[in-house]
Parts: sequence; structure tokens; C-alpha cells
Amino acid sequence: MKTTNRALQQWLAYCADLMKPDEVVWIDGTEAQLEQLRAEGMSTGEMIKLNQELLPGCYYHHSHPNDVARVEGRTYICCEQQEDAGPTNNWMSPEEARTRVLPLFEGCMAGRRMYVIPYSMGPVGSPLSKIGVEVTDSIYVVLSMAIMTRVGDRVLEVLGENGEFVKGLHSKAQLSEEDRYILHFPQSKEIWSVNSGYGGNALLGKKCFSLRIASTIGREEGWMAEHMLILGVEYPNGEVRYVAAAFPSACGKTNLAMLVPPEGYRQKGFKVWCVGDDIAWIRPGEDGRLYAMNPENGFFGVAPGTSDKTNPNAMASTRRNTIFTNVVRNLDNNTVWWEGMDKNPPENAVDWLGNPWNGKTATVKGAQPNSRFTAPAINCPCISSEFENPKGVPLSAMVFGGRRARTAPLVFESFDWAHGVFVGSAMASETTAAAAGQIGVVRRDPMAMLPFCGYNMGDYFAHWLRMGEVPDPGKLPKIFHVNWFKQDEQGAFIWPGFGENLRVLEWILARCAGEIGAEDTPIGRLPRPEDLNLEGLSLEPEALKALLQVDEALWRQEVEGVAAFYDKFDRLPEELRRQLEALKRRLG
Ligand code: OXD
Ligand code: MN
Repeated sequence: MKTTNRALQQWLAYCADLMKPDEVVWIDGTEAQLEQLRAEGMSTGEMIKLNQELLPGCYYHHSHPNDVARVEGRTYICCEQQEDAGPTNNWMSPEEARTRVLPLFEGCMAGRRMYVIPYSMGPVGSPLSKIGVEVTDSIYVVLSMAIMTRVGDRVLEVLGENGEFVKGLHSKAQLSEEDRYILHFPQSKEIWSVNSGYGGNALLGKKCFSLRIASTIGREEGWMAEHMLILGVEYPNGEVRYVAAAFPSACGKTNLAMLVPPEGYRQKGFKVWCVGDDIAWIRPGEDGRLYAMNPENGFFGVAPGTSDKTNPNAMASTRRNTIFTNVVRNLDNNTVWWEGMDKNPPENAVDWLGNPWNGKTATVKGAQPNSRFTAPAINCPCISSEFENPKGVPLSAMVFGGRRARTAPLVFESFDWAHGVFVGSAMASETTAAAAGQIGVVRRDPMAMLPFCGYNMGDYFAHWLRMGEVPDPGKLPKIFHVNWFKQDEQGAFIWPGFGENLRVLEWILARCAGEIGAEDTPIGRLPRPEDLNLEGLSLEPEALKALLQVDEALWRQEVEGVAAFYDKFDRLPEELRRQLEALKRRLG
């Protein structure tokens, strides 16, 4: 065996015995091996090579039509006691998992290969990184993991004889929808995923490990695994201040993480650097500040809507060594296209289902709404110089946000850490296409972690509150809430969003440094109209007023909504109820 790690040897022997692959292949992380796998993937149709002049190193993959999004209804936390999974997670006892789900793995790799992927979440060898090993029968998963994480022999070296790792068992099996399960065992640090080949369900380093399992490890070890992007704003004097921000899936995290400053800011010398677009591991540093690191090595971004206008940095990230999943394939030049890329859809194309598709006459969308690009982080023109920093970056601010048509103003600051935790716990947004299910319904999504918290969310809130109990709370990041999606009476977005969001970040960061004022309202501190830099932006005073308006009647309704949501929780910290009561009182 390739490893001297006994626990790994034993587990792999168990996996092979259970799934009966014809062959076991270790992923060593070399380009030669990956190239061989791409060639094999092409021979089976799993991978399609794209135009290598226009898109060097790029490939196309279709997932099964019934397998295009995360399946929250089939995602379970398998701890011993149901209470520990809490009211927001599906729970299955480890025993039931063994009787109901384990049999689905029996012999599922007969006639197939079992690929063994040792991977590191975070820079290889950093004391803050964690190791996982995923076994899978999918070449697409291997190739995607090699983009999204650091894989191969160098990880085994760090793992050594006695190192700990998270076990990830994945098989496409029959891709059967009825028997699709994504299980997490926080106690034994194991993940089982069966009958799906879609990224969020099958790339086990991402949501399964770096959020669900890592959130439980973080709770034990005193740190936080969060569904947050991380970015740095560089000022003309060279100073960089960092922000982590949580938004529900498909609310523009990747766009914000890679934002291009508006013209006026660029001229002054402002720059924005992307550290991560989806996940942050956040720990207290020796200096009392919180440090955030991105455990991932790539971007698994939603393609539709991404364009040279909305996110040129993401577009540039996808120009080489990228895997595109479920987008349109242009047959004339063997490249890709998706809705929102430009106004020039190909006429001679195949849609995400593989059917002939003509963008000029089509009545159906060509790209699946949750179609993706899987791109290496190093491709990103604005990737931060701190991306590989094993310590992460010190946070000045943490930002929560969602899509709210009416209630939430453009931005507000919480009064203190505990109030900020309350604001995060009450976050709400509309559902999106990233999760299978309804679209356009408002749902509460605390800290954007509803589908990703690996334990009882009441305990999670308590953990957040505990993270604020430090000798010098002044060193903690300040917590804010933003809403880029406020609408006018006609349903049009009032705020232009995208690069202009830097104007809001500038106010946020100035607040953190004590450089600018704010106005107290019942819900938190808001900028006064003159506090936002709106130079070069044509925004009517009326529109600005609407953006900064706190409609107390709507907020009283919001209090009711949060109260009803809190009623679900058996382990809600008293402090959050006090915060809700205090908000109610302030609203009168
Ligand atoms: C994602 C998600 O894919 O949040 O990042 O759904
Ligand atoms: Mn996400």
C-alpha cells in the first residue's frame, strides 16, 4: 500500500471489500496521471475535450438529468442522538444508516475502478489545514477534486503514519434518485455519498467536509467553519482590510468575492483581492483577532449570469484548466455558452441535456440554471497574495446578507457581537436553483448555513456567541448586514450591485476603523446618506432614501417571523431571545 497510515490502510481494505472494485487506483496528484484520466473520461463520454486553442486544458461534463443540484432532502446528519442534529437537519441514526444505506454500496464498484484521492483542505502541511481521503468511482469527481482541493502524494506525506483524516465514501452507483443519500457521521468523521455525481453531493471536500464535518470539528476545537467568501480591499496607501461575508447559495458570493472596483475607485488606486468565494475557516489568532482561511483551491461557480460584465475575474478564471458542467456546447467552435454570458447565443449547439439547440430560436434554456464551472483559484486575476497564507487573513468585518425585496436596508451595522449573531441567526432570503426544490420562496437561512451546519443549530448559535467571549471584544470583527436586492414598487432593483458594492464595503470598513459616523435605528446602525461615497453613480436622492429606509411596520412583521422561526429550536440560547425582545422593544 501506498500509505503507512494504519487507519487509512484498514479503511481502504474495508471499502474495497464492500464495493468490490476491479482495481484500486491511487491519485498521486501528477499532471501525467490526471491527463491519463481525462483521456479515459473521453473514451467513455464522461468528459468532452473543448477547443484547446481557445480553452486550453478545458473539458465539458454532463451530469445525469436527474442529478443537477444538492439534494437537501436526502442529506442527513448521522449522530447518535437526534437532538444533536437539531430541528434544521435531517437525522438518521448510525444504525439505520448501516441497514438502509450501507447495502447500496455493496458491490457497487464491480466492473469499475476505485480511485483513492488523498486531499488537503487548506495549504498542504499548514497546521490549520485538515486532510480527507475520498474514494470514488467517478473520473469527473477525481478531476474536479484535483481542481477544488490539493490532492496527491504530498498529502499522504503530511498524513504520515498516525495522522487523522476524514473518510469520504462516494459512488455514483446507479445514479438512482430514490436511493440517493448524502450522509455525515460527525462522531467518526465520515461521509457517505451514493447515487449522485453532482458536485455539491459528490465533491466531498466541499460542503460535506469543509462545512458540515468541519463545523463540528470547529465547535470541538474552538474555531468556525462558515459559508463565507473572503476578500481584501486594498487602499491607495497599500493597506489591505479583510471582510468575510455569508450569503445563501446563488446570491452572488462569487461576484462579490471578485468584484471590480468602480472606475473612480480604480483611479484612486483601490483594488479588491479574492481570498475565497464560498467557505471560510475562521480562528482566533494570537493577537486576539479572528483570522480567516479559504480551505478550497478552486471555484465551483454558477455559470448562468456570469459574464465579462458581471464578473470578468470569474470569466478569466475559466479560460484554462476548467471543467464546465451542464452548460451549452457550441458545436461550431467547440466552446461553451450559458444564459447571461453575452447576447450572442450559438445557433449550432447542444443544450445541457445533449439535445440540438439553437440559441436564436430556442424556447427553452440551453444551460441548466445550476450549471457550473470548476476553475483553479490560481487562474483568478485578482487572487490574493494571501491565498496560500497558512494563517489566513485578519478580519475587520463579517457581513451577512440575503435577497430581501422590501424589509432590509442596503446595509446596517450590529450594535455588538451578540447582536451581530442575532442578525446572522435571523437572516432570510429567497430560495434559489442551487438546491433542488422551490424557487422564489423566502426562507430563513441563519448565517447561510441552514443546509451546511453539521449539528444542532441552537448549539451552533451558542458557539458563535462563545466565540465573542474574548478578553478584548474590540479586536473582533464588527458584524454587518447587507441587502443588494431591495426593490422599488415596480419590482426593479434599486441598488446597481456588482462593483458598486465596494461603496458599501468602504463604509463598513471605515466603521470598523472608527473613521466614519452612523445613525442609530431600532435595527442597528445605518450610514447617513452623506456617509456613502456615491461619486460617479447616478442614484436619485429618493432611491438612496429608499435604500436606507427602515420600515418599522415591516420590521415588526419581521420580529414575528423570527419569533416563529425561533420556536422551532429546542436549544436556542437565551441571549438570542433577549436580542429579539430588545429589537421588539426598540421598534415600539
Ligand atoms: C454552492 C452552494 O454550490 O452554496 O456553493 O450551493
Ligand atoms: Mn456555497
